[in-house]
Amino acid sequence: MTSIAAAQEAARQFSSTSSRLALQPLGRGLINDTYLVAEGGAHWVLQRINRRVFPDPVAVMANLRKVSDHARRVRRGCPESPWRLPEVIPARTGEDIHRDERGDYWRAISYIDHARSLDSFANAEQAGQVGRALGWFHGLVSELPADSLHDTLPGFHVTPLYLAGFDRVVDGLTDWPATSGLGEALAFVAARRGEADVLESAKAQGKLQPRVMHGDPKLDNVLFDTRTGQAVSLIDLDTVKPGLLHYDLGDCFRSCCNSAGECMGQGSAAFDRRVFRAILEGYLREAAHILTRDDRDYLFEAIRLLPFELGLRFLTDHLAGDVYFKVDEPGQNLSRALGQFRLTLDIEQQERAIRHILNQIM
Ligand code: GN1
Ligand code: MG
Repeated sequence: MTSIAAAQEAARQFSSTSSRLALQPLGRGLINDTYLVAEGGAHWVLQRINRRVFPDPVAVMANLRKVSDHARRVRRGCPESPWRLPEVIPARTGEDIHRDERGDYWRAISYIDHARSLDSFANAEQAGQVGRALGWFHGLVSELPADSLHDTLPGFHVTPLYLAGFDRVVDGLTDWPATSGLGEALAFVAARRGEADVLESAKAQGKLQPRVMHGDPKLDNVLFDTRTGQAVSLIDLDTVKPGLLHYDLGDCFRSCCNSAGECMGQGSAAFDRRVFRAILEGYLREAAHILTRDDRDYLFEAIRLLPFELGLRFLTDHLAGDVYFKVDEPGQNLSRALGQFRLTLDIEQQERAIRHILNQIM
């Protein structure tokens, strides 16, 4: 069965009518397969969960159910709130997940109408809206104890574990790919290995506490209302699980402040401090009350670490044969890695100015 035929078949399991279902690929995620389903006049989203990445899709759905039910309860108490999260649509069996005969797992969630993501910012106001979206989300999930969610991706955003994984892949290599730029990437990692555990050791010392996090708050995952221009949702909730707020903040700045965009063109990767300031201000409007002194003290480390970590993950996957992140062509994961490393370097070079903004605003 082709993958679109499998998706059609899976979509049927979530459909509540006998209308024809029209599917089209949605978004540009690197892990799951996502489709927009048109059913009658309505739309919803169908996803195949990547089993290689998420070993326990049932636990992923349990987390998603918990967070989206919580958001619905909060919204009931505050109906005028603009913020929305995608809601789980159960299969016809009543389960939140459908397993097909090939063993693939599928789920359906609501589609947020009149909303779209941005490729880049037209102004600082939009960047501020991204900060507000992440701050709103952190405020919302701060009401759920971190251990009330499953750890669906052990080691996710734990940089020293990615480094250990990288070392394992390097040790096991018999043939080195002859890609240009590889030497530069390896040297970049070698020069920074000592700094990889900065957040994990702060966690081990009790300075940073695990909380519920989003896990992937990149620009693509923030939806803006097409009528008001305001951010209204943070989507892609697969990675919602226990973690550090710093993973989210670092990842959001990594994605949104990169003037090369998430497409990861390497040459122009640079950290835009105006965007950074606007996001941070927006974030604090919603979430200042949940940050401790130590949380604030480790922000710069997170801003520097997350692009390095993603670069390391891309590089490892390049060396391992592109088994984790989808690629359109060979060498793409190396080029993504180099893009993230250039961004990391630019952040290092702007450290004083970035810290100055943090001190001013915090
Ligand atoms: C992956 O699948 P997608 O695009 O939502 C990855 C993120 C990376 C991102 C880079 C579970 O997210 O951590 O930041 O690619 N998700 C997972 O674009 O590994
Ligand atoms: Mg994601």
